[in-house]
Amino acid sequence: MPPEILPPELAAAFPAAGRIVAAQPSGHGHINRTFVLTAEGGARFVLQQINGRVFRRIPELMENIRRVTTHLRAKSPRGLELVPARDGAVFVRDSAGEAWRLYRFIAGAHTVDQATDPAQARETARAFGAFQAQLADLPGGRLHETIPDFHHTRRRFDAFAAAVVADPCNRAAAVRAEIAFAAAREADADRLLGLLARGEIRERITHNDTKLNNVMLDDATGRGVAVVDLDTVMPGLSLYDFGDMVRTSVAAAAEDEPDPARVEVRLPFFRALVEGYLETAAGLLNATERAHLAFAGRLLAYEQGLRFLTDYLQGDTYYRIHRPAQNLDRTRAQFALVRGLQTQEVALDRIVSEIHGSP
Ligand code: GN1
Ligand code: MG
Repeated sequence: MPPEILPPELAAAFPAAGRIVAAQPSGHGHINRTFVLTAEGGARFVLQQINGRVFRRIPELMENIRRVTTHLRAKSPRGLELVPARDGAVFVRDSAGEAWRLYRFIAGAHTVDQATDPAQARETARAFGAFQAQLADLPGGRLHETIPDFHHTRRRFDAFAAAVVADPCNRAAAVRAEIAFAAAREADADRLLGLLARGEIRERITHNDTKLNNVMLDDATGRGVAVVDLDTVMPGLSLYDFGDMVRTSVAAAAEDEPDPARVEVRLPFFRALVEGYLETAAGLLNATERAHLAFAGRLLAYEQGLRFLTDYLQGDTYYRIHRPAQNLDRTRAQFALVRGLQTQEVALDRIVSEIHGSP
């Protein structure tokens, strides 16, 4: 099946959407496939195929999303809303066994892949902070872990080390410098896990994929209006969410920028993230969490670099690629960001204390 063609049976799988007259591929995700559907009468919807190789437990994942969207929509009405399939199911399987779900289209809002103005970073952080705060009282017990150990940096490091040893595509020899860079920072992998184990920070419901483009911004006001891409909403650390925002908002270059020299740390964007995040999430965070906001950015860039490098060594089986060495470019860009964040550590910590006062 060519990736951009919608299986015809899908158009009829969600009767509540009415008769579908158009389907357009959409989005830039590395994992799922997304289409915008238009029904007779003009109503629009977002149809997604959930990648079953990455997400092994789709019923549990969709139960999380049903609970989370129901809870959030009671607090902010522009959030994501699932459209039921036949018999009220939250997703359907096509004849090939692939899982699909449908959301109502959020009109009058857009996403940005790269921040061009600190206001975009501020709004994104405000929205993710509000998301965590609004989910703090989610009823019904602990959410399912849709991908176990998703941000467990120790396990991510171990998977990377195993890929170096196995080297199934004979790529390790050509990436010695990147392997050495990763190995030299191994100790960082245990830092937040240590704080968690000692009870100094705690688990919460987090988004776990807080890329800039996972917040929709209002077309007219630029305000963050909805958090999207809820597949990895599960128990996690606030610092993972904040760190992933730093990773995707602070660098002045694309995630797969081939020239690492262009990956520069933009302090005003970091400041905007801290301001936005503390505006909505300050009440959740303890002093240890506040003291690690800058470190979290470096850690998440490091973790993401490890994941890209692991995938490159394993032959590009996880992240969708559009050119041969894209996962290597992605690795190098992440590691350049790690280096930049490390160089700026004092300045970043100073920004946090200026905004919040010393922890
Ligand atoms: C994947 O599919 P997408 O682009 O939203 C990945 C994230 C990575 C991100 C890197 C389930 O997210 O963890 O940070 O790529 N999602 C999963 O761009 O692995
Ligand atoms: Mg995602």
